[in-house]
Amino acid sequence: MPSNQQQNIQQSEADFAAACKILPGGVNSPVRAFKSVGGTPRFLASAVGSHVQDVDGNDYIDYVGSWGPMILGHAHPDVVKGVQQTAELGMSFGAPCELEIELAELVIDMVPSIEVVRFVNSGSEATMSALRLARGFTGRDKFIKFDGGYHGHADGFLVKAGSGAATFGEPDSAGVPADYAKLTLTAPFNDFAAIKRLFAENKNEIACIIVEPVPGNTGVMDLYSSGFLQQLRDLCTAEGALLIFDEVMCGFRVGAGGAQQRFGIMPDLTCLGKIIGGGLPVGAYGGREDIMRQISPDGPVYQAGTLSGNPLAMRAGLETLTRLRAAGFYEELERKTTKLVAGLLDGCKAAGVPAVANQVGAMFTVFFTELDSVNCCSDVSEHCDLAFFGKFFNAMLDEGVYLAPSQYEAGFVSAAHTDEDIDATIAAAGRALAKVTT
Ligand code: KE4
Repeated sequence: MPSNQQQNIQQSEADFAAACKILPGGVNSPVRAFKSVGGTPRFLASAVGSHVQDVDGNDYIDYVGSWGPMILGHAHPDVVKGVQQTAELGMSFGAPCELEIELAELVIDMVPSIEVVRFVNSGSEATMSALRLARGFTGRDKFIKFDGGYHGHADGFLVKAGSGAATFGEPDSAGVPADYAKLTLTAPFNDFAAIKRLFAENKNEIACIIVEPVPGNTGVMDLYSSGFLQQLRDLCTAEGALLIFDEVMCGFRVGAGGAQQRFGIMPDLTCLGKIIGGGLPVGAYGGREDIMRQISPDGPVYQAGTLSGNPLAMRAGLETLTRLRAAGFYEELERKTTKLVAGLLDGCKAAGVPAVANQVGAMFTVFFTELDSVNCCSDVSEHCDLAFFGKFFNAMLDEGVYLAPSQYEAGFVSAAHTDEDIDATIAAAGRALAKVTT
């Protein structure tokens, strides 16, 4: 483990300067630019198991895992071998292949509510397609999402709550037409009264509620313990609206059958991504057969994709998902995550730093806050010390630990993380906290 000296990151700095000239923000996805934490993004050169290495040769214990997909660890030999073998037979056909059937059968077998599934190329494609399908199936245009819920970058999802707890959405990005954003209704997590009000104010106009059953984009949140998820299920049924579980992040992460199996709550549609592709671009949406049969060419709801179901990505997904079904896989993942979170909180207590954590399975977030618990987006935006998080994040980088570069993100433990990794991370946090509190 490197000492807590400032690292040599000269090549990352040079790469970032070069990248900024030709890529917006120097990155191909905004959060990678470290804007909310400051400092220079590390340009990575390699990743194996639970570690990543940057272009200056610095090594890090990795808790980003490519934002979730690398649940087996980076460069798992069986996944790499499967991809290599498949590539030699052709990367993409633009025609049906048997690997699509194999992965579809596996997904349907693992995710309890899915009867029919369609593969796409990202989580964003999955959610935008599921929303179009819900609108086509119900004949209704409006839908509900939650403040701080992130469902990818399709226009309708880039909306924040207007004034008041539950109201018409306002664009959260330039380029999203106000008239379109108005179809997006928003409410705080865990605020069932706000949801009921929206249905009362928009009678028979709401196509669906889309929700991350384990939110990971405001940091990890718990929507299950309070009964909130079940309330959403019951209300959608009563109102003739669809319940869409966006399990792009928590699917295959909090259990082999995702949050719906862990909690025993069945949505009408499920969106998947990240882990389903094992690191290659795969998304999927699926659910009740009567709904999915509305998708072209069976039905009138159009959706398409050049690279959807390509053999390379299908093989990476198959090699990954099949290994999640090993006996004790999730119990071990959760044990290590619980040990890590407890150690980080102990470190904060010892350093006199107020903090709480939310954890579901092998996804977690430590919040630097005086609050006793964090239950909605405003708890984070109004009551967490985001500046302190930035200092802690960069101090952990210097200690050789790579956390997600935002308080609004989740951390992920993989099967490749060892107890030695966990112990080293806890020790690094102790040094980092001492550094940033003096
Ligand atoms: P992608 O289009 O990035 O594959 O998936 C979008 C998406 C949909 N739904 C949920 C619940 C998600 O978490 C995501 C993407 N997650 C972010 C991390 N919070 C991806 C990282 C990034 O944007 O670079």
